[in-house]
Amino acid sequence: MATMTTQGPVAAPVPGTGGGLMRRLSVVTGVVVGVVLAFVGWLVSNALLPSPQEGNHKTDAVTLITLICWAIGFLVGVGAFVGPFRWLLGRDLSHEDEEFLAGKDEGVWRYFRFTTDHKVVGMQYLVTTMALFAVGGTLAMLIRTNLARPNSEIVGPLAYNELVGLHGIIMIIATIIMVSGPFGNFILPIMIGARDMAFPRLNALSYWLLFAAVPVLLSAFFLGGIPTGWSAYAPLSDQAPPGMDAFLVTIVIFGVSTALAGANITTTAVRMRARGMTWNRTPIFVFGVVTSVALGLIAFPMFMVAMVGLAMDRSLGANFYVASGGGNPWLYSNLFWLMGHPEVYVILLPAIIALLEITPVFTRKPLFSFNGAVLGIGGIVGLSLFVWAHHMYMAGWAPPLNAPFMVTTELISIPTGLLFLVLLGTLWRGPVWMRLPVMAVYALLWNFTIGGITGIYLSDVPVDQAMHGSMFVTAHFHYTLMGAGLTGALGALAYWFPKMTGRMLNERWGGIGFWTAQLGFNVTFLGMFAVGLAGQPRRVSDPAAMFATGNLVSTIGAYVIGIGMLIFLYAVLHSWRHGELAPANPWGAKTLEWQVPTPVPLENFTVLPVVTSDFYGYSENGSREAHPAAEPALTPAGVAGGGGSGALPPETAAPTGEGRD
Ligand code: HEM
Ligand SMILES: [Cu+2]
Repeated sequence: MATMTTQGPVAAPVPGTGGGLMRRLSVVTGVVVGVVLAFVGWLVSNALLPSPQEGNHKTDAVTLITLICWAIGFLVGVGAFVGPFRWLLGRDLSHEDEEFLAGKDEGVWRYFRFTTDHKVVGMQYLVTTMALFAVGGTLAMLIRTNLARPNSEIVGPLAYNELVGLHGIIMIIATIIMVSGPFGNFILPIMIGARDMAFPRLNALSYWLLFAAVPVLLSAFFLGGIPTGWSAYAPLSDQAPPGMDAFLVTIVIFGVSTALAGANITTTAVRMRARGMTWNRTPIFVFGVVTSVALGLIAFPMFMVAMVGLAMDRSLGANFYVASGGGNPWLYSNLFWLMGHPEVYVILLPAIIALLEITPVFTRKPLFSFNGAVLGIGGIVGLSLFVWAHHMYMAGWAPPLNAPFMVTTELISIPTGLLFLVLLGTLWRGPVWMRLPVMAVYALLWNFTIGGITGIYLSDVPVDQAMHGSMFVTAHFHYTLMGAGLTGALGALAYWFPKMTGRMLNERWGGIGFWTAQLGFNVTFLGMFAVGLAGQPRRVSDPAAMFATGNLVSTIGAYVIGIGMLIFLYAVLHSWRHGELAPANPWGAKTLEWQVPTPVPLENFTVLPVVTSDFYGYSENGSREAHPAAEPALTPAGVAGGGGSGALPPETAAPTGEGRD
């Protein structure tokens, strides 16, 4: 379509010349090649593998091969291997090819390609996260609907457990990526004054791996589901239907994806910070994301290894976890929880720390003890690796270790409390500029207090003896993962929305949706605490009639969450298209991502910034700085927010393009 440009008579921007074959590749070719290769894999493995001698090993092997073929085919088709292949042939990508890869002048198609620009990858993660929450949330509504009344039998016991398991894993994946994916990719490189990630192609690969994993996971619906719940405990998972194969392939692909993302983000933050950005001048959000992904780098391979063992048990007749063959199910539980507990902090750290980043902006005060926050983060990361067996108190694996694990678990409340104190100290005596992003802080403080304190109870061995496997546990971890984690992520979305979309989020509808969901959330899970305390077990489709009232309350709450989230979603989607245009720095914040224009240009900075102070100097002269709302007008990028940011352009301008890798 012809549009007027300032470049003269030429109707549309001249497309670059690079790209070659890559111009023809996109998610469409990815799906086509993936499906074809999966079909070939299915045909060949069916024909060549010996027919099953005992059990259904063949079905599992065929399923595994088919799904792996899909993933490889998809990556080939989307163009993930063009770069390495060209390199092998000795015809490395040209500068024009790299520009094409970065999405230059490609319009909306860059979101559907193997695009390396970190901002594109961030948006891809954002949309994917929202889609995952939509599916996982729908499953949650089904679960709650089934539990609304005794004997409702909307779904049977087996289908119920499949719902619970898929809801669990979809939500876990969504919460793992919900902050580090969208904001770790879009915002973090700009925040540290870099032009892109350290390894842009690996960045695109980590996203498209995740994308390839999603249909694999959803295929579990049609392969008998995961009736074991998302924890896939052996030996139950050894006996589960082929849905379990889909589950384990998902975990392995997702594990590779997070490993690439983790290595990439860590390298970027360690090596590519702007000149002058020493660690104590690095925005706290960077600490949150980096420690989270670095912790994931340690934790997730445990899960991958556990899943490879499971795959071998299921398809090759190995006996990692099968006691009758000399294996040991405790091996599985240990590997699972060596991942599982650190993973809680992989989810929570970036979400909470995003709010630590936001609070100073809305109180116009420095962070209350930056060093305290860093210490808290460090303490959590360190301790989180030594608490896993609190999930195994009742397993009988190592009773003498119960007490030490109880101690480490209770110790972790100290660094967590430190983060709490920093948040509270920053809010202390306001006045707080009450905008949507900072409201998430209040919601988080309330929810996380409940989630944290019930966690201390559960870490206590005698209490856990009674509460283990009950809805009390379910309510506890929803208070942490959803009440703290998702709440923090929503705050982050409200905060960075103007930079990412160029438009302001409608705070009226956003706020109504947010608080409705918070209210519903507390009703749902307080109800669940009640039935849990009274003894209702988790993963049971038809709980006894004595729990009816609590369950009804919980289900009503769940519908309120659903309504709230739909309103919030409406605010997001509507603002994205029609919202008020955002100035470059609507909050008057000092970090670097707000000092570049919106929309952020390719490669972010024409001149790389030099940092001369930290980014929280809001009230250096003793007097509190005014909120930007109180100022007459916002100046565009560069000087908004009064007192200036901690970054100055260097006296000698670096030549454009320098620093690009
Ligand atoms: C960020 C949001 C959420 C996360 C991370 C999350 C995570 C999980 C996980 C890991 C499980 C355990 C699955 C298993 O036992 O295998 C679970 C179960 C469950 N979730 Fe969620 N969930 C979220 C949101 C919700 C919402 C909004 C609701 C209610 C509307 C909900 C209701 C339930 C219920 C009822 C169960 C299972 C109860 C049972 O064991 O029978 N969840 N969730
Ligand atoms: Cu734990």
